[in-house]
Amino acid sequence: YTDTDTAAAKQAFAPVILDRISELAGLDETTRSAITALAYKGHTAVGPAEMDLLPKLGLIANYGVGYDAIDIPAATERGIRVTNTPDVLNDDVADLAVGMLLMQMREMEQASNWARSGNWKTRGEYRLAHRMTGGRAGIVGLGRIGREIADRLAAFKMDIHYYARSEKQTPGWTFHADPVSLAHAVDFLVIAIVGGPDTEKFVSKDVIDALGPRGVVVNISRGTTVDEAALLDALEQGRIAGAGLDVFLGEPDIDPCFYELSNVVIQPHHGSGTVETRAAMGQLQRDNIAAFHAGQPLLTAVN
Ligand code: 8YV
Repeated sequence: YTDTDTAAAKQAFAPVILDRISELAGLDETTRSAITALAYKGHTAVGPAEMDLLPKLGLIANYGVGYDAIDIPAATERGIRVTNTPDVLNDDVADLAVGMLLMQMREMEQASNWARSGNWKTRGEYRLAHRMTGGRAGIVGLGRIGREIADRLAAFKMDIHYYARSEKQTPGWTFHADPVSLAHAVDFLVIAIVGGPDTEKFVSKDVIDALGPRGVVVNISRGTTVDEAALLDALEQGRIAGAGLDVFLGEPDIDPCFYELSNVVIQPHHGSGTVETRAAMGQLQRDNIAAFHAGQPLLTAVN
């Protein structure tokens, strides 16, 4: 959290501030029994064990749209409500997705290093990169963030294809009921589906192979949504051209093989990481907690 978030939380509530969820177990029983709401930021699991440490817990207010770390059925079973922070982060996450694709296609990181290292002066112009505008884009998951990404890519004169559970009212965009068919049809595959057990390795080896040697994968959802071993193999063997990744399995302790690959743009899971968006996420999280304590309807309820 930012210092502003912590100060605002202290003003509105009487928070017990912990660095990690595992520290709950170290709290004395009186403190644990006084906790009614958990403002959660992070991606480590919050399951039955954590919930049962807090007998009066009535709300888990997640700082983030994706709540795959929280065991929703376990919360519901215990009468614990869960909220998230949708919408306020759509633009920033979509911006980062497009930015990573542009960085990858135009080799902006390598070109920047070329100039910074003095190569431009001593060895001449940087090599030619590839065009992004006018390519064919495939969005995996046309939810709120996916749609923002598609709108941006449409402005880059791209043909928009998408996979979703059902066809959407998006004239001119092509629906695919199957991700392999989507990958066959496009150059760029942008993953914007929710994480969690239902979408594990949804972007499978077959999907990656269908993209082909000029294809680029962009992931701003969760590391779990891709078969990461298959993605690494494809990148290492040049079976796809590159990737732009904001999310990884086991992050921040990511597979070091990624560091060796010059055809991958790596970002440290900061799609929503702007001062403006994080302030809005913090505010929405606190508003949900305040509504819960006031017995009012939750603003953005998950269960
Ligand atoms: C994180 C995110 O929540 O909204 C999401 O689902 O992944 C991010 O916004 C944020 O990085 C805090 O951990």
